[in-house]
Amino acid sequence: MSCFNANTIRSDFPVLDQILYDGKPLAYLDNAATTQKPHHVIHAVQEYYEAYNSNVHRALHFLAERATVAYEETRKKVVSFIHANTERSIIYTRGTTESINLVAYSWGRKNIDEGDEIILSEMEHHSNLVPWQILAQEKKAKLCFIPVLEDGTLDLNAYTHLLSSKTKLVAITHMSNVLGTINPVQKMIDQAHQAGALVLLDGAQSVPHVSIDVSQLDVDFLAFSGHKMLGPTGIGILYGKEAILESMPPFHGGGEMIHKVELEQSTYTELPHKFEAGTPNIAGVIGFGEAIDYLEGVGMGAVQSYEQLLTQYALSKLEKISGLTIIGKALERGGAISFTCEGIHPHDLSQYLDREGVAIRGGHMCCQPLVRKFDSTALNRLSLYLYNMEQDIDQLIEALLKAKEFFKT
Ligand code: 7TS
Repeated sequence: MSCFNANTIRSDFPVLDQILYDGKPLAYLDNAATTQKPHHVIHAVQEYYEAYNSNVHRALHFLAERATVAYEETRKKVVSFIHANTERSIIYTRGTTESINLVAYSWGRKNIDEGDEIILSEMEHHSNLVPWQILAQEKKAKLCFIPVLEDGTLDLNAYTHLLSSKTKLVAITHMSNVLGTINPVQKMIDQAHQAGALVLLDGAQSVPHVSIDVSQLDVDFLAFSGHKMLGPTGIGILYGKEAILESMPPFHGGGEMIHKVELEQSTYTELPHKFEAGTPNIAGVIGFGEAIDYLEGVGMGAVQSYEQLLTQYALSKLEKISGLTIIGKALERGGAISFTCEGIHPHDLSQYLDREGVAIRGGHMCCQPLVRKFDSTALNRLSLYLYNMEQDIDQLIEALLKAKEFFKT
């Protein structure tokens, strides 16, 4: 079924080539949590430490020059990957969580006042929920929530009614890490703009899996994480429209983000460095650049089509298992599939599957309100990426059937 050579791709990921308990191969199906890294990324990080480890933007020696060029090269790759206009729009952060916090603290503190409204949805990850709760409590602003319908899609009628002149920001996930739902963000952004609100997209689960064009979307902010798209941990991106970032006060103060410092006050440097205080995750940024090259090499269109086929394959197999309920039935969806298995606690099931070589997630997946909405405290979730193959899903299905026998009372 492959529209590209998944076998070749898989062989680029050393961690996948291992045998676990009782000779079972590893079926890694926890990609929404973090993805594995290809040789290319691992080698780029190693090469930085072995050949040109140095701080960036500070010294004029050979190592520092090389490190700075490589570090800034990744920024150019990000511009092209998400179809931004300028490197000034690309801020390096630690990940999606920090990107959202940056907007909440910097833009939010300046622009949100008492009585203002921020629209979120019921399917948000805690990292696109808690920062807004903190801000709303501080500013006496109101959080409004787009309900999630039974099929795992957003209630877009309700969204239309929530939007008003009080709405200052809409902060929503592009793709749910629990339900797999891909939200119709283009329409939602257009509607928000008509109401005079800005839009922040949580792209943690979408940017790794589908082509993103921030210019076409006309989105104001986009947050995503390198580690969910083959890159190292501790590196993420905040994209922001240049004029908006320009108008925002700094988030962290310190070295690298200043222009002139006096004892009592300072002036700040240009974008994007205004938001990048302190020594950054240089190795992470360089590794992330390689991850982008890798994905571009495969082609995001091919990644998306392949994952679509794999997702349909997984859904069709899971649907046949009695007592298993898939949570989220959106037609527009990605490869994060949550389910419950009658009579087996998700933690017990994850542990059992682990002994069968299958790595999936069991828990609330940092979406407690959403999981509660579906009358649970925990779910199981498999999540796919470009190196997964039908054999991983077959291994999962076989292990699930064994688990059902094992836990039968
Ligand atoms: N937003 C979404 C939609 C996510 O899925 C995650 C991480 C984050 C934000 C936070 O990303 P971070 O890189 O800053 O941690 N999601 C998951 C998950 O589903 N299982 O583990 C982490």
